[in-house]
Amino acid sequence: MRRHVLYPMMAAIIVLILCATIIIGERSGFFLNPAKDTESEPSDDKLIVVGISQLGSESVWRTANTESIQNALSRENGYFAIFSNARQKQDNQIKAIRSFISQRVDYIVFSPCTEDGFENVLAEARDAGIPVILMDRTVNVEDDSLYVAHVGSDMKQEGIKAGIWLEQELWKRGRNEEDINIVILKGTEGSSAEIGRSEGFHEISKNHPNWKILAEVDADFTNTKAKEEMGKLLREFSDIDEVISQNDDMTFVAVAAMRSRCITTGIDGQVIVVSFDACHEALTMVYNGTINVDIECNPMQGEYVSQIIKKLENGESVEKENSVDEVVFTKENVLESLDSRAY
Ligand code: GZL
Repeated sequence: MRRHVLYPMMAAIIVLILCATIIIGERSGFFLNPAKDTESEPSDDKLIVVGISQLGSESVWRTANTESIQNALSRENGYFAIFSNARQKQDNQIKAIRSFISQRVDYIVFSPCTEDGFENVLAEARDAGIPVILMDRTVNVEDDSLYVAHVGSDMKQEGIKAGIWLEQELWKRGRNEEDINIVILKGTEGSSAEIGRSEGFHEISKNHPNWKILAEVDADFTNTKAKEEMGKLLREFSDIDEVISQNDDMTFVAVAAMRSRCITTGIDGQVIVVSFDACHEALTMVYNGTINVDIECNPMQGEYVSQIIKKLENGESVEKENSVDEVVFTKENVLESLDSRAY
């Protein structure tokens, strides 16, 4: 082969080999700049060690809440997080908190499955000098020094919002004097979410003797339990006018159970459906009219928790109660939020 052909070919092959080597090296991190790499990550002894006791993974909402706290308390943000999923068992949460105490973490972040039964373990954490931040749900304790702050929603207000929406809806439909048969799918019995939403709704319903609450059942915020309970309610009552479902996961199965019995729901349906949480899938059902209203409960609480920890690290005071912003979604306002939804 002539040299004026061979040499350019050889040069082209060498260039190709070099390019391939650089690309592979970059992708494998082989060429990482050690100086740059250590600068971006805090050294281990500077990390804030946080024990996170999450109550479970029972709902879409909970998954978003877990992602939010794990993203906020990341190593890049200066944390070493120890995460525990209690699978909705109080004993598991108590064990996890005791484990965090024995590991002498700097902080404990805790979403209590129920309001009662945590005084002793919280006193142990306080006596060990470990600040506890409640995330999402709250605890029912005499001594509020057992936790330094709570980040979450005003659950009772959420229940009141549901009641006020129903008052307005029945008035619009000219049904404010009519007997309205209501069933309520409640969340985990004794949780601050269930207690607050129930109390809030009753605060409004007690003003309407024509609102007949046929049954309130514990469906534990899960679709499994809600399917079982809704089936029982549909077998027992043939004239339900409204379902109040205390989270979207229960709403999904309640709507499906009614549909399977040719009962329509939502704006043009036989049964009015009120849901809580406002996850993306439920908001699409609000948009298409299958669910009448969804009372938002915002799970994106991680950043709020991180800001509280950073303030405490700087010796600053923090608010005891830190509520997250929330909206009541109906067909009229849901579209503007659908695409930007984080969960
Ligand atoms: C509310 C939260 C509830 C959600 C459910 O703050 O505790 O628990 O509404 C979740 O989806 O299971």
